[in-house]
Amino acid sequence: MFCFQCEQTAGCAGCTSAAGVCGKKAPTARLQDELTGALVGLARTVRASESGAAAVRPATDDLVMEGLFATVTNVDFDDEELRRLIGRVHAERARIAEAAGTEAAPDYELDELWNAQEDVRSLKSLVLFGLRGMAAYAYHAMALGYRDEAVSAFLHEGLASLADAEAGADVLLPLAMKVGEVNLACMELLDRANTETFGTPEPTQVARTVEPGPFIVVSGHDLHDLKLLLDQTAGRGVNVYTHGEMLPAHAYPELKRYPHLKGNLGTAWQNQRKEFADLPAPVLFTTNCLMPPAKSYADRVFTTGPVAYPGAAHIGMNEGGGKDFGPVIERALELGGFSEPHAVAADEGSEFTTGFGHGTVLGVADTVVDAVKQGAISHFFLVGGCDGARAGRNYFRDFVQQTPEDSVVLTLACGKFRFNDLDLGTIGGLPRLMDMGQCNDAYGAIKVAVALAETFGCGVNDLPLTLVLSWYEQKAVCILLTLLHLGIKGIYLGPTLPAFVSPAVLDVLVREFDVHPVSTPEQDLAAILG
Ligand code: FSO
Ligand code: SF4
Repeated sequence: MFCFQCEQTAGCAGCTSAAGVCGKKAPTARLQDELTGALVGLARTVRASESGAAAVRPATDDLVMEGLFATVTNVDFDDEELRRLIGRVHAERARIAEAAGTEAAPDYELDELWNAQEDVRSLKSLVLFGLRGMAAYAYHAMALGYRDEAVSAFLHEGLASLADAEAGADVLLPLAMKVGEVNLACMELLDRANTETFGTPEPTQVARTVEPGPFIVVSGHDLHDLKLLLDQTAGRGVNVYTHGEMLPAHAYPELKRYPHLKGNLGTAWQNQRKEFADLPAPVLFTTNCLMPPAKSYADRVFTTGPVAYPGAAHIGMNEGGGKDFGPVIERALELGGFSEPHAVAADEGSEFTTGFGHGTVLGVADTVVDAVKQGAISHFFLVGGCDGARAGRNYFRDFVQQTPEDSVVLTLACGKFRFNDLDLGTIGGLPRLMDMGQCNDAYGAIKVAVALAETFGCGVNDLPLTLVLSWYEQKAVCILLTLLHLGIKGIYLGPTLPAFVSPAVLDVLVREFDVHPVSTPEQDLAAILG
């Protein structure tokens, strides 16, 4: 196998043995390559048969989102499910070719990409991984009934370009930036889908103690799945607790009104094997990051949407487009939950605060602007992104702890669990540490930065704002490309640089975008504030 798409890749170079560091086995990796190659074939067929494809577009688009999402790190470990997806992609390709009276384009061989000239491989990887991340966001929006034709069309366009053997850096670098541009529209779409469906997030305290009685833990990013689960558990005597990236769900008015959405259990994804080991409750994974379940809880794991693991019960979509979470609820009742209040994390009794989305932050923009003008706020940091298992990730906690007292720290995504237990106090009546939401809510951070720049009559790069980002998987890749597309300079990136960034591509990132690999919190803070 060959896979180097995530931050924990073996030796910071590539997973090449019988299994990847994430637990993905070689045959699964090969099937994911095959699925990607089939999606490229489908995309080229769509490109060659534009008029015929128009009639079948939404179904094709949804399948492409689903297929790409299945290849994101820690999503689909199930060979059977991957084979089914490949079959569906082939059938869709044949359907389109037939409707348009054209030839179906063949599958693309991913080995061509992995063995391409170093910089071509690097840039095509950036494009492919960015598309995978973007497809995940498009999928969440689609689940709520929101689609953007330009976003869907670009998924095809980008995939089709991977088979272009002649494309060099002159084509591929702008294409990677285009991924960033389209991903901005995609995150905007998801933001609209989330806020129009569930309301504007509001600052919310989230309990971290599990109450006695049956409960379900829900992980991942899909708010639509959470809403369905809350509806189906209502009145059943089963409470619901979030884990990892689902924490910000507590801030949405239409979700927090469910009295049995009780709190948050545990922390970020890489701690799941420890945090789920002894729970008298089932765990529902709506998206990444799923780790191969340990024996102690494998029979309590349920997956849904694009997530799949061999042997784990999967809740699929029924005929009417709904989902029946009955088996998860039955399991929760069977297991019964704790008999006493229980805290999974060490800092028992404390709460998390979330819900500082762009709606809330911009709602107090005047206060923020005044605080800057009066010198009460000297600097803004956005410290966010994905968490992961590497020891170097303590950097982010140390960094936040050392930020000056007159600075504000915005955060988002699961990387926040490195430090969201810290009490950094307040500044001008606002908390110094504000959780803006999930990784896709990077859109909100961008909105806030642009609005601040407008108020101060300067560019985003002229603001006293520094982005310190942790990355792990492919959603972080598309977000990084969006930030670069917007011309945002001076980003600090860690804990290590992507293995798929070649020295020449890194040179471009450093020269044109002033991207810094993180060093030590002391050194980086001195450089930023100096
Ligand atoms: Fe984290 Fe996983 Fe949200 Fe990622 S749970 S690592 S960037 O999937 O998507 O932040
Ligand atoms: Fe390795 Fe990451 Fe690929 Fe898993 S997703 S095989 S850990 S590079």
